[in-house]
Amino acid sequence: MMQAGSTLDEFLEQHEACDREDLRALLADIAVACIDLSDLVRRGELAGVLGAAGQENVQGEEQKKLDIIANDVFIELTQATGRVAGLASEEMDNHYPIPAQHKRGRYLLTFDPLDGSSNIDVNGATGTIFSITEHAAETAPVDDDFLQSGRKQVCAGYCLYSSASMLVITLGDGVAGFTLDNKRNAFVLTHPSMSVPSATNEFAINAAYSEHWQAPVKRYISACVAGKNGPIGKAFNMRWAGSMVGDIHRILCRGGIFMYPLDERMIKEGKQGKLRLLYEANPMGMLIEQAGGMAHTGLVSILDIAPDNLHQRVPVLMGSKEEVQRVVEYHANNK
Ligand code: AHM
Ligand code: MG
Repeated sequence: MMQAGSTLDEFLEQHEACDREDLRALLADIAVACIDLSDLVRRGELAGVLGAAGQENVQGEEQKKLDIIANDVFIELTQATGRVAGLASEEMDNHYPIPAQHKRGRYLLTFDPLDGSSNIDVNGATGTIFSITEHAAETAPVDDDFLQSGRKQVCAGYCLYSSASMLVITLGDGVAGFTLDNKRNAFVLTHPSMSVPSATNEFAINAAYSEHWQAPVKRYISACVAGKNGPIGKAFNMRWAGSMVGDIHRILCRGGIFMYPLDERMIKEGKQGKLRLLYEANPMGMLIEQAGGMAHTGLVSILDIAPDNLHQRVPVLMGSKEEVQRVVEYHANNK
């Protein structure tokens, strides 16, 4: 394990799981994009980045200015490097092909440019989530090439924009966290081995939707709030950051369970969840599993899902093993 204090570049140079020059370079490009975004987020109104963009994305969600700016920053900093074969994001209807004048690389970069959009205007925690897979063919990728299961990710990570900005990554052999040192403009290793404790007494769910929850989730949250005298036999605490990056970061620091389940309202609308498999659930699922936690829909392991479309949504339960396992059992008993 590397010593705290190394820069991201030094870490990648010495990291066995990152022996490819083009992967190291792509991660360095991503880091630069995250530093640019961190700067814009910090300057907020001063940078003119707050507020709505006045248009919707392919999923019918209102886009914020920063959603679009963040998407553009990622495209600008990666498309001409010869390291990516194509990009896909929550904010684009289809994948973004690398323009013909640029060389294509071997990686597919899939990302949620600005997670927690509703927090932008209130100076709350936001983030960027990314996933890297390989494109084996010489030909330019099509949308279907991005539909790879989470197990095929070669790297996943996020950058949290909060009181400090932190880049957290996995290359398939554990999870490392880097804090942005604004004085050096570099990410510095501060959390060499992040791990999720298997036991927890903290849950994260948007409880405003409880009337729509299905029976297993209702039963589980009732058991949590029943505290010491309830069926789980311990008192719980609740947190909800409004940003998956904020919630998952807390869980990687001190444990917990994060839930964005399927509910009856979504079923009526023909949706299979809120969070997106390729941009949110898969990368966060890889990080959580690599830190010793568990990532599930209630019925299947998130990383085992074979995606069927770019913007596919899935129910998400992830975090400390004991609690995720408990909710999965409640689903198996279906009550
Ligand atoms: P976004 O990517 O459009 O910001 O949406 C995803 C976010 C997650 O970060 C967060 O956990 C969730 O949506 C919050 O949803 P809600 O407003 O329903 O609580
Ligand atoms: Mg998101």
